[in-house]
Amino acid sequence: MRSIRQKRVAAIHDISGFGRCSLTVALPIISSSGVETVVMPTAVLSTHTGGFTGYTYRDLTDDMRPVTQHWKSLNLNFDAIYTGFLGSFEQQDIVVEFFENFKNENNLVIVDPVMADNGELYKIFTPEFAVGMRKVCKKADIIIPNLTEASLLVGERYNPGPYTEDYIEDILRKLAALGPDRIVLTGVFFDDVHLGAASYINSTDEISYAFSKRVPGYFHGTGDVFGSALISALMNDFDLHQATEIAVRFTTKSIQRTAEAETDVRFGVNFEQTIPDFLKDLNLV
Ligand code: PXL
Repeated sequence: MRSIRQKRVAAIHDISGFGRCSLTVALPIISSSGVETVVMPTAVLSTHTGGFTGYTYRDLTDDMRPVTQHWKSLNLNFDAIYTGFLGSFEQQDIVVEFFENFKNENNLVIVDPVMADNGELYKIFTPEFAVGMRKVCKKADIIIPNLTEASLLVGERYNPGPYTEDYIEDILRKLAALGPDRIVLTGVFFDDVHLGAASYINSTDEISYAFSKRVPGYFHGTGDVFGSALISALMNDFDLHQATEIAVRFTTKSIQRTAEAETDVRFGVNFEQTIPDFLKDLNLV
């Protein structure tokens, strides 16, 4: 029997109105898995910043401390805190304060250090931002970087792959040395046919891999689809390695559907129509 008490996650990301990513992905996915999803928007944009020009950007930094204090005054508890896109150094400090306010021995702080992909920082970020992200990751129980973000976090030159197990395991151990016990590293591949993620638990030194067939091309917002699916699975009592497999399957199926439809890759992936399969994978239906 699943417990009667419903789990609750706080998701701290931007809202990009168009171009599925961040909160427009996290909220529907995590909610669909039966988990209450509380949101703190870090900014409101007309679109995400990847490949669009002329987007609006309303920064919400000044609201983040008052929101934290209000939730504190309500004695809210979270089973997980999930952070993604942060727009500034100050927002990095504010989420660390948020963790200090809401972290307890039973919940999980999960940080996606959103800042780069394909060997490049997103245009709006500087290398110093990457250094600041280390202190956010230090406070996390689980971090979910892609390989570009991982190389920035450990201060190594980006390696475009294919990778070897030795290389991946060395990076995982270096990431754990920053503080978090558990790492889920995305964008891992040892050959041209498969693509997936590695999950690592430092305290038990366990490493596991989850792969599926690579769909050629670059698809926007997939890191957020992956992270949201991972958290949904963890909140539904799957272990880290199982949750990684579920998240790889969900992300790949969503990408496949998008590739088949030949949708503009900036629009994000069709995760919506993958939700029924996802709920079966989670044993919820
Ligand atoms: O999916 C990552 C992401 C989230 N939010 C915004 C972004 C990006 C990536 O470019 O621009 C605003």
